[in-house]
Amino acid sequence: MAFSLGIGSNIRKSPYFDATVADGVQSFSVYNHMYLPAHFGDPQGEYERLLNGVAMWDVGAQRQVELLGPDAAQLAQYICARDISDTAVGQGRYVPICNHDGILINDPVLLKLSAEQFWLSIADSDIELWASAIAAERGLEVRVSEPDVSPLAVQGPKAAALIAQLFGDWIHELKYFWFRETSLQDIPLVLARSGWSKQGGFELYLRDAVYGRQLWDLVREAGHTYDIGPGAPNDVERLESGLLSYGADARAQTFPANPFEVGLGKLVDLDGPDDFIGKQALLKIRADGVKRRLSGFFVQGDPVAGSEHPAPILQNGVEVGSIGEMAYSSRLRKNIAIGIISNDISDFADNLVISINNATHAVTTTALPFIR
Ligand code: THG
Repeated sequence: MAFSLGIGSNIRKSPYFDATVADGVQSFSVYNHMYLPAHFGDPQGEYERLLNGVAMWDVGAQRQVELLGPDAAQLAQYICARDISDTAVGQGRYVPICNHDGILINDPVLLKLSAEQFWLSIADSDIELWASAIAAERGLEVRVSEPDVSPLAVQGPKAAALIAQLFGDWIHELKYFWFRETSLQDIPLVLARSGWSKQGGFELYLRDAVYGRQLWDLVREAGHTYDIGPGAPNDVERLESGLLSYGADARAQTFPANPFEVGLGKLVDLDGPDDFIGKQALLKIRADGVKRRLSGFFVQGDPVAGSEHPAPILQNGVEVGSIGEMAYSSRLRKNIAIGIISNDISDFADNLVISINNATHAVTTTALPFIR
């Protein structure tokens, strides 16, 4: 490219920033107004490490929104389109957040630290503004703020062995999305079994940014025996596994979708007693019938490098959907993509095309995930 991207002090650095630079980060994107490492110069090696060994990555940009106070649970339930009433202290939940029109505006992981303390570990949109405005407008007794908390992901089939070596064998008992408040050589942490890959792993929520470099180096050194290496949220693996990427697959302001249209319908509880933002709209959407669905796609042709999204999907010149993100999967030896398509188009329909960089590619729909 003939230009560089100038980024100023309005983009925040994560506490792991210096460590990732020292480890040779080659590319950043911007997520939640923060630098997010994209790769370290060896995308295929980083992908293989995630699939076969263990990778670590800086997800400080998965920023936390803390709800603290007597009405924290009430606020959490009112903004989440999922019944969270039976969530235990120490349990995490994947929760869709909708606006009043039933449009998805974020899909965070909710962590219940106590009856009066919750974190929303957010995807790429400004939920602190949203939650604090709602709390104030409703006169709730809850403080909404961003705590000094920065997740570090450790993912891959060897992640559990490494995390057990660092924290002890109790980590094997942690169930998916559950967490424990703990420490590592006096570095305060929340350790969770979670992460944005289907290869298994953990997230270390660092609770004091001062220790960013130290925590990175501790994990890096302990991981030597497992051939750990730095990586990033891996788009190829997430496409194969069918994980949702809010911002790539849907975004309220630019390509809005409701939770039913992005595969999160099973998480939305419309029949319970609790009111939540978007419930009335979602009831109507359900009654009227959902018109689109999240789908996988194979994109014919040579390996694609990706494209600006969303890319419209055409059938006989008529737009019937759009692809959010695509990549070449070396495991499937195909270009794969995730997008949203009209329910008028049947599964395995094959007379569809997209246009990338002025070239037309045939696409076929396929069920998600690509790889289980
Ligand atoms: N971890 C943490 N925070 C995050 C993410 C994360 N914030 C941003 C982003 N990722 C939020 N989005 C997701 C999307 C999918 C999942 C987690 C967070 C996920 N989904 C599983 C699936 O779809 O198969 C499990 C869903 C379920 O069982 O409910 O893990 O990764 N801290």
